[in-house]
Amino acid sequence: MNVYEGKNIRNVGIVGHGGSGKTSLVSAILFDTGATNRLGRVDDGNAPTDYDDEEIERRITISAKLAFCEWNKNKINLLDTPGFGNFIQEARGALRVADAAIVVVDAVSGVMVQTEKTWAYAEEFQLPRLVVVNRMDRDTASFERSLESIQQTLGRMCVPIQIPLGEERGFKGVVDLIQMKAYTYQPDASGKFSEGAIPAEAGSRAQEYREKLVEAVAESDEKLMEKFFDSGSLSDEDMVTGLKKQVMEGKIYPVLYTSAITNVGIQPLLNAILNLLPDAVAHGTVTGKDLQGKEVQRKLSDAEPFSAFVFKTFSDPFTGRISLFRVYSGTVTTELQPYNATKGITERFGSIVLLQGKTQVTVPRVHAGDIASVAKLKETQTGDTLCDKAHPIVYEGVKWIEPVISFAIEPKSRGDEEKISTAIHRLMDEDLGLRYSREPQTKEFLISGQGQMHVEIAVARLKKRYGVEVLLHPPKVPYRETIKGKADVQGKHKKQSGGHGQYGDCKIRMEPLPRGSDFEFVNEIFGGAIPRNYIPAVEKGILEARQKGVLAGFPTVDFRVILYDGSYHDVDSSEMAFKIAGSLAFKKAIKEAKPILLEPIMNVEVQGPEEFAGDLMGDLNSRRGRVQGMEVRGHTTVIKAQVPLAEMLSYASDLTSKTGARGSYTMEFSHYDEVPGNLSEKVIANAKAGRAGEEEEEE
Ligand SMILES: Nc1nc2c(ncn2[C@@H]2O[C@H](COP(=O)(O)OP(=O)(O)OP(=O)(O)O)[C@@H](O)[C@H]2O)c(=O)[nH]1
Ligand SMILES: [Mg+2]
Repeated sequence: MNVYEGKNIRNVGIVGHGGSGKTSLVSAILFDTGATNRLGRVDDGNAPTDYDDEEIERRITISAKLAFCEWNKNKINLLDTPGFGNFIQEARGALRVADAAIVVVDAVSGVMVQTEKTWAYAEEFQLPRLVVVNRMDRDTASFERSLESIQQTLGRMCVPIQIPLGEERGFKGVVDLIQMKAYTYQPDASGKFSEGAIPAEAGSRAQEYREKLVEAVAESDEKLMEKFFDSGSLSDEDMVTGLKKQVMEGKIYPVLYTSAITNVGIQPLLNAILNLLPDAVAHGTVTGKDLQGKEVQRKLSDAEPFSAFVFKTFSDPFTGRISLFRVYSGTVTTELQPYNATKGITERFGSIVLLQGKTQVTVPRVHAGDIASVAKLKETQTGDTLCDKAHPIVYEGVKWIEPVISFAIEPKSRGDEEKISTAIHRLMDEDLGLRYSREPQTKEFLISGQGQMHVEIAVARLKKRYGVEVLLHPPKVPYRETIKGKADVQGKHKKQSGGHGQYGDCKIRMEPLPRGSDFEFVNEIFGGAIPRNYIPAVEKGILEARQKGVLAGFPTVDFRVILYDGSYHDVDSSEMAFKIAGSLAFKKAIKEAKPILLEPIMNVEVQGPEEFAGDLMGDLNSRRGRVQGMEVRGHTTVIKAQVPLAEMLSYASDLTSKTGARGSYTMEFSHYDEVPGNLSEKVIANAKAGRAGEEEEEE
């Protein structure tokens, strides 16, 4: 394996909607460049970048993968990313370290929800882009319709630099509009092609789109514009340099055409990557912070002190932890003892490894700009910066992703709770969207993720990788109780049994407080009706009693208790007796003060293709949701609503089936609100039934 310098490396992130053929494209690229000796197929479970058990089983990419190829004395690092909504953040993570994006669009369905999302990520990192229209060989694939969809949603500066030769089953090659040459492929998926003159049937369309391309290049550059007006065209040289400059500046996004399955159009795509996209050091510098938090710049150069960003971690019970990093400055060798500037610890490097999917290729060193991996770093996690200890720098980390769905998780065999926790924490190492927590109120353990499939995959991995079997249930809704009215009661605890008696007596008033105020205790005892040392006992009795509300056993919140009178007994009074008196007073007062149930209301944001807007609104309404706004972004409708959590437990799977997996949503807690009367009875009955069951079990 050759070692490449940054100026001969391209780092491209391959992104786009699920099923557009990203993994298949990578597979074809690897085959056509001789990196692999067979054309791996997703459907056969042997695509180099879909190697994980769950990926093979489900035929989708779940986490970002690295592969690379050598082409015309350069190295191209390919980051294959998922397009399925649950895992789309992986695409963002990959683009974070890429220098350019290849946005793959399905020739049949055009731009879709996740295409736009990944386009926005590329925008966020200001990456130059190529748009690749793949699956040109499929029935109803269309050059014109896909281009219209692309230009409408992604912008008019998406300009074809090729036209396809044939469509659907007849797709056999492309016409390069810069050289005005045809690439015609053999129909055997070998990737072999011949270069030649443009066939007559494609001539006029090639001319038409060549002119559009020339205009687009001239339009975004004043000098070229002048030349264009003078001569009515541009020289080939001006075309190439002008196009390259404008691609780099994000003014033009070239559109190309491929079929990954019939292996057509790959080499012209590779040429475009080399000729039009920036090399790994073209950006010149990168900005980070020093240990004092001051901004510092590093040159993207071998001559600078070492620095690298860890953008991905894989962990597996056999090989342990593998950290993928992008080198920004310096040269990496095994002698290096990198300093983790994020965590303030020194790590040790074993062999430096390039990843070809799961295949590892050991290299003696890597240069600034390259992407590589190392095994068994002790404490380094995704988002950390590794650098030369004498020249510390920290690059901006990565965000944890807020989960949108939770399930209660319990081990199949009792006593496996420890094992679950350890195993889930391992999974979280490589998966920033997964969470594990204990709901303090319902006491359930929760596993939370980006969608139902995400959580199911985590569960499958728990079993396969760590041998822990679990059950998933929808989580319990953390209801609360409160009061609407006021009360004034006495709580008296008096017992005369044998020797020592018990005596505690308190009078309290109870009143509601605004939502979110929880609990307040006011002592208004003057003149020693209750001795001072017993007053905290009364409060303690109430605090304990409020944990199990009188309606359905949920915690009682948002009320004030005023202790204003009571009595005591010189011998029989004790802290315990006053605690019991407090708790009796609480229970009595609540019943008098019109208790009600509260439920959590969530802020929900749903996205889906615009044709589903009506359905999605109707569905939210039927879930007692209050729609607060609707907005159209491209072909995507975004609806904001407040919906009770109780109605959202099955939303993830309902949304998937309603929209054919094209919808997605996020959800976060907003506030507590009263449960409507008719439902309240149901909740109370269920809670009581549930508790009766529990008690029976315990007996
Ligand atoms: N006919 C045809 N089928 C294709 C082409 N590219 C991919 N496919 C098929 O489309 C399906 C999805 O392909 P993938 O390569 O897994 O797509 P992806 O974009 O990686 O999907 P995710 O990883 O889930 O985002 C598979 O069944 C492929 O065989 C193509 O050019 N032509
Ligand atoms: Mg894939």
